[in-house]
Amino acid sequence: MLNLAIQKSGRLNEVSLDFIEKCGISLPKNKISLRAEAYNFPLQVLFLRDDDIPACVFNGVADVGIVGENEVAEKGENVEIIKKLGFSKCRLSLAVPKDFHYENLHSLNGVRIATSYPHILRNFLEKSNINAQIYEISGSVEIAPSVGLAEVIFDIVSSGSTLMTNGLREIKPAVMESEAVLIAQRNLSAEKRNLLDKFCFRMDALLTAKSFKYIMFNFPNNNLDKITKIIPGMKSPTVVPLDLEGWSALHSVVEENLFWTKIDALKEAGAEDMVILPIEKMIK
Ligand code: PRT
Ligand code: ZN
Repeated sequence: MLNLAIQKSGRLNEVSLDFIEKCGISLPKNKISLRAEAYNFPLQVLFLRDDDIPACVFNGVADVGIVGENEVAEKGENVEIIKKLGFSKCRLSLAVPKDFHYENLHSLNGVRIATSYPHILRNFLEKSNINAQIYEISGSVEIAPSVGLAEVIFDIVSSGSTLMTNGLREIKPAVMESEAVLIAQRNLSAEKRNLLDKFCFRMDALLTAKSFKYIMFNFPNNNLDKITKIIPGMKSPTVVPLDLEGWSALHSVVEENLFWTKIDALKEAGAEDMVILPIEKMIK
């Protein structure tokens, strides 16, 4: 049995549960329980505070965990980052009040910086040769300047609207980019490694599928060569004749980013009636 720690409640809870479910693993829907055993995969989910997940994975209470990279970096536990999961993206940034005279990082010498991430901040300040005082608080960091606790803050930013509402300006570039990651204990038994590999195989099918799209469109037969050069497909595209003489439909799987760079060329080559669909799982 593989023990997986996820956040009990908060921003990572639902997205982690959703991710597990999309891997084809069903859990009981009981919200009160602190652990849940999957029906159709040897997996037990433990519900913890996100701050506790890196240590619990390090000391073996859980074998693996889903947590923000920011939390892994802050706690500094010696765990293995298995893969980035593509959700809960955010950044850790310094921010100053709008009227703060900021020229460069050296403007931060001598100020007080409020944060819930003192370890990451300390490393950054040392590396940048800045001598500032770190004021650790566990929440509501963005109000610290207005209540006189600190001049500057260091916190998680996503859309930036919290900073804006509190009259703060983000200092770019961010100190750290973060997203949810799967972490693992370094000394898993062979049996647990094997289960982890199976779990990762499902995750990869999901993560790969996210960046690809299934596309279909109609085109005149005499442009087939042109079109297949533009859209190569996984092996080669599927071409099906239409009832309308001289026309065919092409089905293929393409990387979404690539698709947008090719759309004009496809139209020029006579592509019409395009349909673009999301893919749920993809195994290459
Ligand atoms: O109770 P527990 O300790 O488990 O949870 P928590 O309160 O410590 O964490 P939680 O649930 O708030 O966040 C969990 C994880 O979600 C974080 O560690 C990040 O990895 C990730 N994440 C992604 C975020 C955000 N986006 C985010 N926007 N965590 C927090 N925020 C907050 C931020 O602190 C700030 O107050 O949202 C505000 C900024 O958002 P914008 O959109 O206004 O910029
Ligand atoms: Zn937390």
